[in-house]
Amino acid sequence: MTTFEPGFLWGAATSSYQIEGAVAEDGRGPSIWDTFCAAPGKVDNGDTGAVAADHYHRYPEDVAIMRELGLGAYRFSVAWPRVQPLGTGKAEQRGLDFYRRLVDTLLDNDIQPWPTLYHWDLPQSLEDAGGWPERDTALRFAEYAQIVHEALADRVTHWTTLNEPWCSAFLGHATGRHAPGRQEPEAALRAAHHLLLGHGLAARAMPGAQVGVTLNLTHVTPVSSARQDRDAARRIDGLQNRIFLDPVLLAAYPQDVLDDLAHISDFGHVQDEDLKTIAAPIDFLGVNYYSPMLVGHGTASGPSAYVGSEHVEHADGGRSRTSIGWEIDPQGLSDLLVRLHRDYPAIPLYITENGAAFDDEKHDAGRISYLEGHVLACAEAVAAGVQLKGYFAWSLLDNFEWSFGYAQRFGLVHIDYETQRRTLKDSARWYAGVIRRSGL
Ligand code: IFM
Repeated sequence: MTTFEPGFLWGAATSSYQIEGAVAEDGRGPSIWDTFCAAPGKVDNGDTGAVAADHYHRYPEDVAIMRELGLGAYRFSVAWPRVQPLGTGKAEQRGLDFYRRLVDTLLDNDIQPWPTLYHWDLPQSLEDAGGWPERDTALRFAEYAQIVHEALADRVTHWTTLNEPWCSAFLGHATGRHAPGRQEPEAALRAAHHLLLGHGLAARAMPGAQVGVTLNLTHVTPVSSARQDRDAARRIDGLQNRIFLDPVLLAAYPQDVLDDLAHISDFGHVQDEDLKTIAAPIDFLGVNYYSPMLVGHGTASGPSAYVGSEHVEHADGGRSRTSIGWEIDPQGLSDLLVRLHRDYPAIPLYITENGAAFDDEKHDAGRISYLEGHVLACAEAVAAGVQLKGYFAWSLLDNFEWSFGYAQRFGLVHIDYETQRRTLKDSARWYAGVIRRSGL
């Protein structure tokens, strides 16, 4: 039997655009994802988040499910366009009231609310003004963070600024696979910096809060020990992991990453004091881990999320894959956690997302095995001395999986999108047992 310390936090996560629906209700303004979904060919099957899992109306039922599972915490995101429909100016009280109702319902059920302030749904008006590549968006984000914090600070202790800025910056501005769908490598680097700056400014705008940021990190290994393959792994580790970790935790961009990117940007957009702001003290780091990466020297073709990685190719590690095509490797998670503890020892860690897409509807043995392997990997990391404080499964509910639409199901709870009926999958019952025993 593997058990975790008392106090280890067990939760599940979702995000606003992926589950809420109600995109035109209570004054919500349009977001970049509404616009992106409306453009033909951007999302599989023409799916949109307009209705999603209808959580905006069904949150009491969803919180009842969380209670049945015994969740200690629920990680959700606040939709910026519900709170500031145009991304700036006066708050929309009806939007704030929704999150207050949700938070109160969670607290009434002894579930800690863990809001994330930005999970990709930028108000469209801010995109029209230039979006994350513009510095002003970071200032607007801090203003928005302050509004939400003031509204909920009496009820919420743990705040996450951003979810996966890598995706916002690079999928949104380099490959164009995510909203706003741009393919401008230099703008992607400016977006990454302004997301980081927004994080630092927001952390400062929330006095007294326990603040963290969630990064999607991975364990990168080279296909061989040849010098060029090792260099490819260094590059991808730089562009996926260290480009965010180092500014936040060490107050500097890694020099090798700046060198790799010198032909794309001179980083002239970084102003004096920015790195000091970005490295504002934080209380925890959220780690989202799904899959490892195996890379070697090669010639990439087409727009890459790894801006500046022209000499890198991704290889097949020969492991089994989830239905979205991601290789399954729990060892990659324990290796990643041990590495984070080695390189950034002071910061407490939470797994803020980990989970798997599988087609099997309700009897989801594949998902159970995935989660079991990764929870064991967490236990291994803790035994190795890593300060890991909690684990959030992705996701509580089946939901809108971005450019894959509804075809990929990550939920512990099945959603019938015709009827909005919720049904616990086998993995949900299994996870409830893990929470009860605080272990396996
Ligand atoms: O669904 C996403 C989530 O929004 C961010 N992290 C990865 C998940 C699975 O792709």
